[in-house]
Amino acid sequence: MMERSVQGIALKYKEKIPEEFIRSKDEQPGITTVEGAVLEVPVIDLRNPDEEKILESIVDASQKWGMFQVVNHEIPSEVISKLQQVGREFFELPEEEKEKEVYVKPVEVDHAGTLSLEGYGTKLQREVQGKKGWVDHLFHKIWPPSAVNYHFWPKNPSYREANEEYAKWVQGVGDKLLKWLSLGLGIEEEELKKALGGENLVYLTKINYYPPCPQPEVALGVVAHTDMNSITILVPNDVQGLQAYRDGLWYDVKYIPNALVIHIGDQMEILSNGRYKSVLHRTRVNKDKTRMSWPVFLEPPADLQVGPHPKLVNENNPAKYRTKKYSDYVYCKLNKIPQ
Ligand SMILES: O=C(O)CCC(=O)C(=O)O
Repeated sequence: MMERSVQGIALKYKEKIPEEFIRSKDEQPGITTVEGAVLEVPVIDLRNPDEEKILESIVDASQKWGMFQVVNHEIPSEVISKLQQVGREFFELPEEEKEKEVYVKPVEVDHAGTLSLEGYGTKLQREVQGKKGWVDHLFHKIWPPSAVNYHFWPKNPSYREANEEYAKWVQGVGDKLLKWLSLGLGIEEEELKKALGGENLVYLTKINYYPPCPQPEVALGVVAHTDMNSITILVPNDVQGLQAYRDGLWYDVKYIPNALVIHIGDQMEILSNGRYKSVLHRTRVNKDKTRMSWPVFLEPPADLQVGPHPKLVNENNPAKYRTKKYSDYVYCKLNKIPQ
């Protein structure tokens, strides 16, 4: 049988991985990583009583790094453990069961915008030279209720319960971050959320499942990319793997227990007219352990026009980005067409 998932391939290829997973030399993490240097992206304590300090740190990190980690974010650790447990249980099901439970999305992305990203699968972006990432994934929306389609969710009732609970909490973090990011631009605290669709702002969740890889130094999990959405709130498991690009070099991002990793994405860079930077990142895989991560992408509704925020643009500071429908942005990004 042809393996449809990387998980299946990992079970079969115990020493050498198939050619399509071997990256070119300029991408191989074994060659391109600054070894021994773990990137200390800013860690921000959201329970700091000095809110000015939180604001300052978030703005600084978003301008210089496009990435930071937050601790004391108020999401109870049981809610996160449950989210991780049900996700793990889904990926541990036999392949046929997984495919029975969740719609398997087609490999190519069409012009239907973000909708077509939902489902269980292996490959998202068209990759140069037909290379593949050592990762399987599941995508589905968790908020708002009008955007949720349970067709794409595993059917286990505990899966739904855990994700609906997490959806409530993650919105609290999302709202706070958008508030601080707005204030940091000198605009009213609700402006960024409004510009991203307000109560229609979509929370799209993903589970990345990176099986152990016999040749981790030549493969990549998720290839280098910036997130196309506004901000990403990510829960990793305890296997190190995230890398960020800084000053022309790739660094491991330190795993911090109970922290959430925040990425500034393209729509935030655009809305801020370039003040905040979307971060280039990728993941490496582990020889012995399964890595997993649970990013939630906060994205505008597909037909919303997004461009530099009108309050940040004037004669002296003209728009640096085009305003366009989010679904058009996604289509161009996934098909590698210039924006
Ligand atoms: O697994 C990670 O830490 C990062 C995942 C990621 O960048 C993505 O899914 O877009």
